[in-house]
Amino acid sequence: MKDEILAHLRYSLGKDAGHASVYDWRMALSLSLRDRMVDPWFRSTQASYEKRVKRVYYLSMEFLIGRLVEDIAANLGLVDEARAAMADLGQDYDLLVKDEPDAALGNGGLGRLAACFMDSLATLGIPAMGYGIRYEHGLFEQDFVEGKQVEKAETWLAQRHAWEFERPEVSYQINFGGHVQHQDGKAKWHPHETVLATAYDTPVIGWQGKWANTLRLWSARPQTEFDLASFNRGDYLAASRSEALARTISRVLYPDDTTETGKELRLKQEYFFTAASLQDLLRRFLSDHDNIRDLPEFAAIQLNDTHPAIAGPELIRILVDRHGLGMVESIELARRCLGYTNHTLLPEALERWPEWLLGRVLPRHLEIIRAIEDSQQGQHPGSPRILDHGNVNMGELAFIMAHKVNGVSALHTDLVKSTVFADLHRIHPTRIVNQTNGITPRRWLHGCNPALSTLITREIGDAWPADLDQLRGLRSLAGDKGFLTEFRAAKRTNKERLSNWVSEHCGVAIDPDAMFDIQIKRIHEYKRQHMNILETIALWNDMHANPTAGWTPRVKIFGGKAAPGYHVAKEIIHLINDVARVINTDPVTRDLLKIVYPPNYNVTMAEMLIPAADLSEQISTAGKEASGTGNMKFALNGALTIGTLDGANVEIREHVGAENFFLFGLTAEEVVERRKHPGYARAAIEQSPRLQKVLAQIAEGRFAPQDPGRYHGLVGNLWDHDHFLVSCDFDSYFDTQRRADEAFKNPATWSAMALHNTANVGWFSSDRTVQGYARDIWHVRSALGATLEQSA
Ligand code: T68
Repeated sequence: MKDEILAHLRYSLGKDAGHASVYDWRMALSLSLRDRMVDPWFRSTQASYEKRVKRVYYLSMEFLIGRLVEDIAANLGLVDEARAAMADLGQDYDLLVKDEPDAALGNGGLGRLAACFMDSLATLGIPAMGYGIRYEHGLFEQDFVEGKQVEKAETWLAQRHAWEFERPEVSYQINFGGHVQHQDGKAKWHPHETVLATAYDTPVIGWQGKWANTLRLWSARPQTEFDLASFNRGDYLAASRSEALARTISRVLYPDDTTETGKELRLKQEYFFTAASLQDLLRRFLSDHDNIRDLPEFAAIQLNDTHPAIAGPELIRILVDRHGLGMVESIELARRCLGYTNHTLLPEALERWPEWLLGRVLPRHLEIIRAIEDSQQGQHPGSPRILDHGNVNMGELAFIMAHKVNGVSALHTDLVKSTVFADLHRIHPTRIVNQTNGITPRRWLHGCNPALSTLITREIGDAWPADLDQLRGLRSLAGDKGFLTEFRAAKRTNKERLSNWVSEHCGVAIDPDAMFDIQIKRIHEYKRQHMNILETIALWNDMHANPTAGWTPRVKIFGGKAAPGYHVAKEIIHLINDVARVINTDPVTRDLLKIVYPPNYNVTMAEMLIPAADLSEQISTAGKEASGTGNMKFALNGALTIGTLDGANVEIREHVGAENFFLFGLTAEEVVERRKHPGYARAAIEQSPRLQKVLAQIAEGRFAPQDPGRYHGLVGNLWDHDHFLVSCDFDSYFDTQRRADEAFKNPATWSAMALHNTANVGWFSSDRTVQGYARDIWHVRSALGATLEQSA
């Protein structure tokens, strides 16, 4: 490996060892690791071709990948070798690892789920391709200026991305606008604008390097590089105008994890990558099949949310306009290929495009959507409409065009059936299925928590990363004092690592013996970070009044970004930072309570925070969080959850046992019931002196003396509206936190409870989730043969 690294340094980077920077060394190491993926990658591709197997195509606007060096080295079993090689070369391997920027091509859970699925698909040996966009700028970088979020463009591609292969020869034309001509029963689309989609491939290697798939990301470029005539006239701006327009399409990831921006550019991005992906998979299919009608036997196309929902009409367009099939047959054929995953019930997050806009950007597709609508109404009169009040409902379109629609947790799927898609569910009672989310144990335990994974491997062997149910073997150790001490020591190691990092990066000293209580996720009212900070203030009040009452010391850790246009979420960030400043400087409670909110939460930060957590905050208003996946990562790493009966919390609690989970709050049904009574917030606040006091402190400017009116809006909203029922759940949340305090005082029982979490959440491996999709939706098998089939 040392020689390979040196060769890359010299011949790929043009540097000699004496002049190489950290970046050069990291690149050389990454390129050598990439080399090691190529043979298994070719073998896998070859095997799928020869066996003519069915492939999965996972279409997602987002892949939230994070760093790759360690992930790939671990999957190839090369971590020790790489570390030793770098040491021999006088380089610090850990420093190189930290030099890699996060590939942040996603907003949150939806994008990270896609990344976990890619890891599981490769590990399971399921022939698959991920399709997405190669954004030049990933999710914005967050900074705090005087406690307020400011956004800065992210620039991961300012450096070379070591893992990808550019494929200039894999390029497709993507058309927009113009008009449709109908002649002799045939439609011809005359587009107004054309851009090229060029492929960039990253191999995705599975555990132990047995199989590799491809993540193919599309980059937009102009059809003609630039206009030489304008250039020669000296009009440089005009010369590159078309280039700038084309490149805009893959320029930025939309920083939006719930609501749609309604921007034409977003619609163009969606069509751009969907159309490129379909052309690509059809080219592959037609290269060794004659009959387009066989497509559903060889291609399972999964739509990650409605973002690629235009795939339905696009596939039909190709079948009708290019292959001459009839409309009705094409609709049926397309449906047999397509599956749709729903990730949200929030009405503001359901995609709807104005009909005029969709018709202007994609005129032929609007005609096809009308045909889909007619066919659906013909077969099922009164069916919910795709075209409705001048809008195109992408949820209805995706549902009608998919043979299976899935929710992402048991509760969420029930709610999908009974709320957003209730009428469609009545018409198509077998279409909706559940696939509870999962996480890859390779990154989210083996990679991020060496202290705990070493201990686990010592006890139950090293097969668990590819068969997470084996963690069950730890159950019997919950009564083993010696083991629990070691389990606690692993947590302690991670907490020390985090304490050092926090002291260095946030300038706050925290005590590794305190309870580390962590809430990390996008900032949203339904996730209720504000309830957490209100509870923190209430706790501080009590501690301050009676500092010697035997408190459990706590460190409250927050992490997360707000969508730049989401005003209330930004106020919540500001409030947390204001409260942190006041509490962290209170001499009375200095050894009892600290608040830490490091800016720019991302995958890499999660990998450090989660292993160090004692308590995981999963406190969304019941019925609002579709699943959550952070909740699974925390439980796997031995944190206890304080949470509501929402999303996958429900199933996590069933697996770890009610006695090992701090439950509080209204149920989803109770939430619906409570909302029917106007004035519920005021009534709840009036019954809670503790909450009243906290709200009064905030409203009086206790945490922003120089701007006392700063939070009047936020507090007023809690009194008068409180759509997410912070007021109603507050007291039960506070009381449950105190139960957690009590439990934490006894390290032996706490670690036994924590161990019951780790030992019982093997089911939440994304390997299990992906096997569920393979069985119920895609009807595909592993190409790795009998061994894997058995373990499935
Ligand atoms: C999340 N959704 C769900 N959306 O909120 C979470 N949205 O409960 C679930 O666990 C996760 O998906 C995986 O199923 C998102 O992350 C987005 O990021 C998003 C992005 C653009 C537009 C809308």
